[in-house]
Amino acid sequence: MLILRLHFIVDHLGRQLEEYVATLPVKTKVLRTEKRSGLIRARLLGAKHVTGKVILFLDAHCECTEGWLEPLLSRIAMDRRTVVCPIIDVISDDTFEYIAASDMTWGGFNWKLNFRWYRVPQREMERRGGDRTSPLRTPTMAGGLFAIDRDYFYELGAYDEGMDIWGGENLEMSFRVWQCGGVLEIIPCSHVGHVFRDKSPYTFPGGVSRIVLHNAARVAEVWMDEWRDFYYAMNPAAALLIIKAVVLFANQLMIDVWMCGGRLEISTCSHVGHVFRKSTPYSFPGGTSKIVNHNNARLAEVWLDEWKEFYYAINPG
Ligand SMILES: [Mn+2]
Repeated sequence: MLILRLHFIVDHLGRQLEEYVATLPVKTKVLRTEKRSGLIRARLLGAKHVTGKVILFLDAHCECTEGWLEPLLSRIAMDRRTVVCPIIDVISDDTFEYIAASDMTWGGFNWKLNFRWYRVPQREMERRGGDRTSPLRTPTMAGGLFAIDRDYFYELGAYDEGMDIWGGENLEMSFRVWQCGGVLEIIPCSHVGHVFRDKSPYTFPGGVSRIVLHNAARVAEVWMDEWRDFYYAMNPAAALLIIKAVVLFANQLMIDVWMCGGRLEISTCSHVGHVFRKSTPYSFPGGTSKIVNHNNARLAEVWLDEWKEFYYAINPG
């Protein structure tokens, strides 16, 4: 038996929100981040409080249709490594009219690493034996509406906590699922309405493009191997803005120890001799400075917060 709890995370409604959710027939909990943390970190907070077997993420501006939930849960029950999305119907942001979406589109992306809907290709129709009710394997998901086995979510490594505010996390999770042995599906028997807005309602401290490029560059660096070069070719600003490197499994030493609550000391009673050499005995494929800069940039990105700007100012390469 699967137990599901839904959690909302909202910024600025204050008391009113608590009062409203207390009137709902389904037991609902409000969690607050202390400061604005962005969509990814807010979701991680929600996920941490899930006590059921399945985490189901839904944007606030969604409306579920009858029978939306069972087809999602039954797929996960069959194989816990299946991550599932409903068909996302359109709710007009103008009139709130409900418009059923096509079951003939799936998720893709362009080289700016924007999520895009594309027509389901013939090969996927053939794989499904022409049955339009059977689960559709989709390369990527829109991100606002999906269900995942809770333990599997953490086995995959959850979200990349280094992403800010909004954007890129849907492709990141899609690539994560496919590259870590999971399957990402759209379940045509499950429909949920979503208000698609013309313009983003969010503010982006430091500028939209800075944040979106930052997040997308993390996706490219972590998941795309040499294909990331297409992203940088199409988005030279991203290449400048950030990084020859990011994140997930960085192996720092000293800063790591201090920042994670440890201490690093020199013990004055202990002496060990060490041969210091005039030049390094190692070879650096691709060039010394390329590799050293790469490693140092990771250090700066992961541990130095806004101080990383000093590093980039002094090391423009
Ligand atoms: Mn949304």
